[in-house]
Amino acid sequence: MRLFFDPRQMAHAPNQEMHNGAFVPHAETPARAQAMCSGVPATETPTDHTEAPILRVHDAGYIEFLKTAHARWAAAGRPGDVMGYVWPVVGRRALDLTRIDALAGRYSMDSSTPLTADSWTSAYWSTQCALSALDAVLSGDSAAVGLCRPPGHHAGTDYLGGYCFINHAAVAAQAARDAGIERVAILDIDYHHGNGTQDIFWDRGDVFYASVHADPATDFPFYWGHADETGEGEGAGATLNLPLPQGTGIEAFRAAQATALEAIARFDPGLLIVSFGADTYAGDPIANFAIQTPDYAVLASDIAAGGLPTVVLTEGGYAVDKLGENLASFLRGF
Ligand code: OKP
Ligand code: ZN
Repeated sequence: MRLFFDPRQMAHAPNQEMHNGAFVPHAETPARAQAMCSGVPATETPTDHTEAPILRVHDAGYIEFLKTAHARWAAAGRPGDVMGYVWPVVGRRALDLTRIDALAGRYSMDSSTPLTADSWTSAYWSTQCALSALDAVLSGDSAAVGLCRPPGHHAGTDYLGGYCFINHAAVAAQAARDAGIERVAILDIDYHHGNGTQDIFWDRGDVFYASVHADPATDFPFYWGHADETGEGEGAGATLNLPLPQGTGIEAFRAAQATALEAIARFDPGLLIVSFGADTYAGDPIANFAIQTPDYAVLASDIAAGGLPTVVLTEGGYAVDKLGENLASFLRGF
């Protein structure tokens, strides 16, 4: 299995984030990338696919914001990393915004996601890993892996959040569509619901989104991921949410994943993209499921049994000292 990673993904190193009402050290560290690389065989540097595939999914104004926000923030005399502090309430107008402080709210959904001078570069190369893994599968490999860091599944068309800036799974899914794959399925097994991915494909029938995650009644991102969210318009029925209670272990998780895989099989996609988060691990410091290291091999072999060409992209996983082993277990199962 070919694996893609670029050292430029390490540059993004935010100082602190807002977590449960207090500033704490940022959980999504460059050390996570090192840990992932240590768990897998040699990686390849991704090919540069340019910004074009990113702009197929993300709003041009938002991408311009990602590239320039830190310089504008610094020029305005703001200290540290860019972080929104005024948000447009749903339904309110956000017109003619010029102050960077206003834009920081307009283009974000939380204060977990500080933007540094290097965030764009690291997110950009993270996306290139996803696109290079897609290339490998489009040219005949049964599976390939993008070691994406920073992660992507919380980023929407025009917003960052949940440590995510560019939605790598969505960009890869759209690129697969543009390459002629008629139907693409995304299976999201990160602890957190992938609100960005859901939003991006909400009203589309050509990309199926299935997610197994912690119940938004108790967990981030709170406003997405309930079982009754199933898509709209042409996308009606093409979103499947399987929320699970805190404490969930392998048995219930595996059963929910089987439900997702059955729905994906019925959708009959030409490609599967897996948003893999190792934050379902029992020892994760910011999450509350009870998956053990060997369980990841079981989950992966259940996915592989479906026989779909598969692009695996990494999302969360914050037990850094176990992240390499958990990823290795998952890939071994594949
Ligand atoms: C990113 B990914 C609530 C704070 C939550 C953001 C979590 C982002 C997770 N206590 N902070 O899905 O692993
Ligand atoms: Zn997560």
